[in-house]
Amino acid sequence: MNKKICILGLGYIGIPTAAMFAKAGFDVIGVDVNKEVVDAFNKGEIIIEEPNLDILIKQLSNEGKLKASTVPVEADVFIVSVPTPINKDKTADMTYIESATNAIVPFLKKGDAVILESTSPPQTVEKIMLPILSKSNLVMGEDVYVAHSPERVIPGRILIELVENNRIIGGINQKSAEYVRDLYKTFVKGEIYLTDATTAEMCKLMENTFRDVNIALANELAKICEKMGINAWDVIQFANKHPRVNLHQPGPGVGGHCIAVDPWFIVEKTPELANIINLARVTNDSMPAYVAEKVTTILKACGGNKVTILGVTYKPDTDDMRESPVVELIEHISHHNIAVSVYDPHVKHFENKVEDLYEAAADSSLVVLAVNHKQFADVDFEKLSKVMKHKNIVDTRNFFDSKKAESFGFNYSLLGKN
Ligand code: SAJ
Repeated sequence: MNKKICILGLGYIGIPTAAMFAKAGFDVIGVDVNKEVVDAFNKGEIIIEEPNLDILIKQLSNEGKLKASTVPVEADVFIVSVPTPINKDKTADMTYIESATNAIVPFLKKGDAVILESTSPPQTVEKIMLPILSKSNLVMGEDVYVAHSPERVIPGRILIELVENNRIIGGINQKSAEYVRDLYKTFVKGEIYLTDATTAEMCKLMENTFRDVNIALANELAKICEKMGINAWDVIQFANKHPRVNLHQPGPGVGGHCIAVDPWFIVEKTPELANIINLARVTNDSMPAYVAEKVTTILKACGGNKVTILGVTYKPDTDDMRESPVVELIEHISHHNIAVSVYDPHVKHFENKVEDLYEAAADSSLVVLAVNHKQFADVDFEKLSKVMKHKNIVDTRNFFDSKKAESFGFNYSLLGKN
């Protein structure tokens, strides 16, 4: 295909999407307001960690199939994949989408397509993008195809899931949806389902809301089980033997730029109706403070004043810190005048980060397993027991071998059990 694609926003989604289209034979230009990102991209380098993505970008860049610029260029297809952050009042910050859409207008011509990839509140395409795009004096849906094609990939598996996952494409009319479907068909192997733009926006938000509500249910279960002296992880394991039950897992909170954010976009639109959705968010947001409370109670009991946190990312086996609940957990603990040391093999820079796990745990009275990174499966409890001042563990992920820890004299406390 000879078409030229301009992708606005070279982040976690823009970069791999650019790579997929370039690999499929399109001429791709990535646009970002950050000059550092653009310069790196033009050298075939990226500043995010995602398996195999760096190799692919280098290769496509060497072949001259990928370029970057700080301003848009004339193209046949414009893809908006800029952030939709959340404001302090939990409403969506639409400024990036607005400015990216405005930046496209001078380059639009008959026959072009504009695609929103970013996860956005319902009606973003209809009520925010269309009025801006119409300033071009072209007729949207006739002269220019417009659609929402939300990504559904999970960090850590982006390159696989971009190809294999099913996709929903919501057009402002059938013609737009079909045109955009044909573009994505060049690399998507999953099914592609067509609908209208606002339905596609709501689908994307509800997928993440479904997960958030289920995680909240698991976190509530953890609190209830602790109160009643039951092991929540046993309840989850056995209840999930039912063919139609899939209880999720408790933890120190929900992070990432998706699940902890997207449900608020629904609450913003219909606050009087989104009761369960709102409560799920509040429940999951309560977890860092809940775990901090456990930490302070244990330290008070043993008279210690140092805690070691294992893992600060928002989920295992990644360097991604976006909205990590562990950062909030550390803040809560620090407010109690407790010293905190951190060990995370994936993260390069973090306050009080120590390069060695056992050095981080030296003189500590409690180790909190906050993220279940693979590396933590090999913790040497004997070595750990020798460097610590008091032998306490809080496992928020049901990840450590409790029997093994206890055999080395640890007081092992599991979130959702005691
Ligand atoms: N978590 C729990 N308990 C669980 C599952 C997850 O506490 O049982 C926590 C994790 O520790 C993490 C957070 O939830 O802090 C979110 O992690 P995740 O792995 O569930 O999801 P994300 O945020 O990395 O990616 C999600 C995915 N959405 C769904 O699975 C419905 C992905 O497919 C989306 O593309 C992505 O959001 C996005 O971009 O919207």
